[in-house]
Order: sequence, then structure tokens, then C-alpha cells
Amino acid sequence: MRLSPRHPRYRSLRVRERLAKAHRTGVVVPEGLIAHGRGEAFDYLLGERTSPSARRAERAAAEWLLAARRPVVSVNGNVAALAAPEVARLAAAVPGLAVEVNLFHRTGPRARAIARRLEEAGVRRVLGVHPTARIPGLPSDRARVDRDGIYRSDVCLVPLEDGDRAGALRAVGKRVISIDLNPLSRTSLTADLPIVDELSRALGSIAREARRLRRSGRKARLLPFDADGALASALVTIDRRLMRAAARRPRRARPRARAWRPRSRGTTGRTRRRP
Ligand code: PTJ
Repeated sequence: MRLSPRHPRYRSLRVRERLAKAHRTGVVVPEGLIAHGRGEAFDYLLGERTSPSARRAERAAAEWLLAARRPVVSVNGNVAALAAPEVARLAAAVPGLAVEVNLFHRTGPRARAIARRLEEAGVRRVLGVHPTARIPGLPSDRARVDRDGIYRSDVCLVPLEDGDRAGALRAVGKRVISIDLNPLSRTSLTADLPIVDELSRALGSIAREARRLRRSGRKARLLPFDADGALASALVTIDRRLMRAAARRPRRARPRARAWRPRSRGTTGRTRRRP
């Protein structure tokens, strides 16, 4: 199907098209399409732009990744399909950032296809295709990780994560940065630094902030972050937007009600009996 750039939802339709194609090539699982729909709904409610609070979280995330001894970004099918170039740019902006494939619905061919996609986008070394260690306390395939990547990392960036793994990573002492448009998801509630923003916007912004910080020459630090405040702020943004939309409703043009007239006898062929 040819999409017109004049369509009001052109960008969103293009993204969907990209995901559907990635599903056909085996990079994205059907569950990933559903997850995207949920993300889209929250992005709609958040105004489809990065809020000032999300921007602050992205700045803090850049600082954490630069201050980390062994930072890592975890990549699943949706992330590879939607933002492989942004992952490559982030890896270039944060020296030592490991890029690791980590899948909930894991198969060898999928892991290899995702790694290929990342390499084509410019990532030099992709970990996680042949997992060499396990995160304890996780029953899913998400537990299978690379010893040189997630296993030894101190700061993990986990976009579009599930709550169980975010919890398991924290339980083994890692600092978890999440990217998830749903401020009520278990991942957002569990992460040390939840970023409530769309994936490509968030990754792009973290890379920009990391470059800026490096240029400034200031030493990056693992500063405390108010996770509850960031989530509350996202909920307030949604609440305000809904309240504003509700207040606008009565001013919308409504079709004028037509005055009721009894049907003439001729139209239906039925006559009404008088009592
Ligand atoms: O590729 P796999 O096998 O590892 O599977 C990946 C999925 C995404 C299917 C798996 O991780 C999953 O089931 O995720 P969940 O539990 O549905 O969580 C995904 C979260 O990401 C949801 O809370 C969505 O709101 C959010 N989300 C979806 N798309 C975006 C997003 N957040 C930011 N940007 C998006 N584009």
C-alpha cells in the first residue's frame, strides 16, 4: 500500500509498516505488534512528544551510562526494528557501551537476524547471540545473557522490557534504566531510572545528551534520581491532557437536531389507526 505523506497519521503509519515488515522477516514476534499498539496508545495520551520530565530523565540516563564502569543496552525484536540506527548512534556516543541481544521469545535465527540488523546499522560488536551466562531467578529466556555484557554490567538500559527481568536485574545489584511509554507498567515501577518516552525519541535524546556532556569536559556521575517523581509527572501530563480534551468537548460543532415530523401516509404504505 502507498502511504500519502499528507495523511495526518503518516509517521505512525510508516512505523507500523516498518514493524509489520520486520514481523514478516522474523525480527518482530506477533506479541511485539501488540506491545507496539499499547505503546502507541500511551504516546497518544502523552502528546507524542518528549515531556520536560522525560528530557530530565534522558539527561540523567546519559550521565549514568557515561559514569558506569560497564554500561550495556539490551535489544529485543521491537527495538531492532524501530531503532537500530539510534542504538548505533548511542553506542558511538557512550564509549564502552555493550550492545546485547536479549529476547523473551528466543530462537537462534531470530537472535542472528537481530544482530545482523544492528551490525548493518553500524554497531561494531553485538553480544548475546550465543549466551554464556544466566541471570538468577528468571524462568524465561530473558535470563540467558552474555558474560561480557549484561551479566557483568553495572548499569543496564532496557527498552521495552518486561517487569520480571527489570526486577531480576535489580536483585543482582544492577542499576536499571527503562524506556517504556506506560508509566504504570511493572518495568517503569521497578526501574531505578524510568524514562517515559517513545523509544527512538528517547535513544536519540540520550545520545545527544551524552555527546554534550562529553564535550563539556565535566565528569559524569551516578547522581540520585527521583523515579517516583518522574512517573508521577508522566501521569500528571496524561491527566492534564485528558482534562483539557474533556473541557474542549462542548465547544465542538454538533449536528443540528431536526424537528420531528410525523411520517406522511404515502411513504410507508401503512396507515396509522386512530384510537
Ligand atoms: O522481541 P522479544 O521476543 O524480546 O519480545 C519483545 C516484546 C516487546 C514482545 C516483549 O518484551 C513484551 O511482551 O513486552 P511487554 O511486556 O508488552 O512490554 C512492552 C512495553 O513497551 C509496554 O509497556 C509498552 O507500553 C511499551 N512500548 C511499546 N512500544 C514502545 C513502548 N515504549 C516506548 N516506545 C515504544 N515505541
